[in-house]
Amino acid sequence: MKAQFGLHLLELTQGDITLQEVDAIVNAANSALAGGGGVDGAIHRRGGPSLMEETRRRFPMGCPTGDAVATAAGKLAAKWVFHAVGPVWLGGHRGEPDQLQSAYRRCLELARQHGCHSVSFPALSTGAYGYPMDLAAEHALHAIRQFFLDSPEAPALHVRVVLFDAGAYAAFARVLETLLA
Ligand code: AR6
Repeated sequence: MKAQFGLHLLELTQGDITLQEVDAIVNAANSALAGGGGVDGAIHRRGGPSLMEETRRRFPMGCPTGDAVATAAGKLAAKWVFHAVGPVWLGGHRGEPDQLQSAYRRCLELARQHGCHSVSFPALSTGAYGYPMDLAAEHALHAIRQFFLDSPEAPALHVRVVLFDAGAYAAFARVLETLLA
């Protein structure tokens, strides 16, 4: 499913984030940037040890929740990996929506700063961090759309959200339909 916002394109697809041929892929990291399972494990496995070497060297203090840092992408097809730290879901009243939106926005700012034309996101926080998929879809797509509306100028950005399974895809598609209605 695709939606155009001025110059910018938002696409939803089902698949594996590590296989995306885009300028940057987003990692669902933790604030220690210590590696882990899920997307994080898959990105480090496929990207090789240079990713962890670079995060340890350049970001020894890690990265706060709601923020993101960029490294080169090692053996991945992308040029960059943006290591984004989404919130752990604690019921929704501890600032999780703002933190999740901030994590998306920071990655989009990094995409701009690094001259990216295309960036792929996983559904941040919806695995080990327990964020309910429907709410994550709402907050993620709201953040992306707001970034597009706030930066209508060129260069055009192609944002692809890569959902791992059909349920996640359906949740994001439902929200995107309501945004377009
Ligand atoms: N491609 C796309 N999506 C994927 C893939 C993949 N290869 N693998 C899993 N997903 P998670 P989080 C989906 O747990 O919730 C790690 O240990 C998955 O189905 O990767 O932000 C980190 O080190 C889910 O919908 O990230 C952190 O400690 C979504 O990606 C912590 O987990 C995110 O799941 C971060 O947890």
